[in-house]
Amino acid sequence: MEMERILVLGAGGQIGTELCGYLSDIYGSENVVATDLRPVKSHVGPSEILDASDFDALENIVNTYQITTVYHLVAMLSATAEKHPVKGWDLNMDTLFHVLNLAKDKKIQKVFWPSSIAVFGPTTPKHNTPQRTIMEPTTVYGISKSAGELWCQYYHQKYGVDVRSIRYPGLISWKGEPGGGTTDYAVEIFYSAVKGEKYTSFLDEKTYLPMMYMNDAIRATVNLMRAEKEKIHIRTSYNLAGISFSPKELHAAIKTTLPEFEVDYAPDFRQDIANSWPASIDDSSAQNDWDWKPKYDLKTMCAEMIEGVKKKLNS
Ligand code: AKB
Repeated sequence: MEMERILVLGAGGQIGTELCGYLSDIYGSENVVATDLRPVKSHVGPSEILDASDFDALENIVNTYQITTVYHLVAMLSATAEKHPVKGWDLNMDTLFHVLNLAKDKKIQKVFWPSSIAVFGPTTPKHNTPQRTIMEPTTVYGISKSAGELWCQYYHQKYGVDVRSIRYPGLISWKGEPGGGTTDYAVEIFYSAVKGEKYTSFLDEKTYLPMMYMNDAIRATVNLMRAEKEKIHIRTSYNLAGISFSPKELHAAIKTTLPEFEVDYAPDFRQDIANSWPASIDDSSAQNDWDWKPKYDLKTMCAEMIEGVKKKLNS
């Protein structure tokens, strides 16, 4: 077993719920400390209540558990941050600076910080969006992620901080639920389908977005963090591609298992956000630098989601 002492911030969220278990299998659950604003019941190892915007409380946990690595998963996502722009900016930036400063002062050795496809904007090439391209995000969340990427690179170049990052597409999972994102429809839809209810999509039927099943996202995250330092050539954030589809295509894919399932469309303010984002992503840098390859396609993702949501609703 490798010796790392890991702190997961935002461990009760959509990613953290699954990441803690995956990390526990590699490093031992006693070496994974799960923190969030509320108790993290899904984790069998140590768990603490922590507001990551409180630097002293964060530093105290880092010292107490002799943390070497932080996975910083705290963020206000795109849809919520549009409603609370200042709060969104403050939370997303303050917590990042806290963690980067702990790494700069050598209190921790390694940081994972998630970026997002939200760093791109309406002027970005929409299809097969390259790693390096025009980035003029039009959402608060996108602006915070874009600035955060540059700060990560700055701390790496100036202070040697080993910070690594992925631009996550929309993440699809059943163990943990998303909250406040524009891509959340692709999770909600499965709950309606399994319950036998009609689903009203808040994005129109033709909105293509880059998405990924959580198992792939977790594997990518941990592979990036375990890759040799010399392989990491990008210190802003890596593009990562999984599956691109529209609500209409997702509906059709679910109907192959649940043929009665109905969807209608009532686009709201999230449509504008989705329209500003890419439809598909070129992740050749991640493939070349640290051998990234997704395993799930639309069919295998739908099969696992339907089974997973059924299991969750019946438990
Ligand atoms: C969101 O929709 O805000 C997130 C994201 C793409 O980063 N899922």
